[in-house]
Amino acid sequence: MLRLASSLALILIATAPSWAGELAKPAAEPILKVQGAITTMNDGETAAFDLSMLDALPQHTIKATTPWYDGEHEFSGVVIGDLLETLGASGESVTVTALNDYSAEIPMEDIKDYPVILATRVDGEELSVRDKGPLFVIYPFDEHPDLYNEVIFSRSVWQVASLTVH
Ligand SMILES: Nc1nc2c(c(=O)[nH]1)N[C@H]1C(S)=C(S)[C@@H](COP(=O)(O)O)O[C@H]1N2
Ligand SMILES: [Mo]
Repeated sequence: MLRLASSLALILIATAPSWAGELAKPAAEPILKVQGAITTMNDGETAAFDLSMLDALPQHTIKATTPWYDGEHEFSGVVIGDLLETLGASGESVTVTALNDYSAEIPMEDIKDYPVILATRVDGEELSVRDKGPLFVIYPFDEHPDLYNEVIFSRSVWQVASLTVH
């Protein structure tokens, strides 16, 4: 019995990092860097993700009509709130910065109130940089028509490269 208990203890010690919030390093080219008020990193002060790491997180689909595409489309990707929870993030807002250095501030309220996603795909197809990829902030415009306004459009950053939590 003592032996069983000590081998169990060893197993727990050996597997500890996987539940202590360790983040593997990206195997492919990172497409997203998260920094600021986070507790889980994999590259200095940064948490870097390649596409397959983002795909490994819970996925969410938003069917929505947006100013950027004709008609209704299915956007899928990672819920920003889930991503931030994985990283032990805390703060008042998230600065979202794009490849072209455009940036916008998303209040943490939005992330708590709505399943805002970092879309990796539209209608099942990967978003190319040419088509506002690799990551596009999408709000659930159809379920919440009140979101369909200029303020939220300005937070709908496309070609997202990084998030800073503060
Ligand atoms: N990467 C990136 N995302 C961006 C912007 C930008 O300039 N670059 N402009 C924002 C603003 S202020 C608005 S109103 C909408 C405008 O999108 P549109 O120019 O395609 O109409 O996108 C938002 N997302
Ligand atoms: Mo705008």
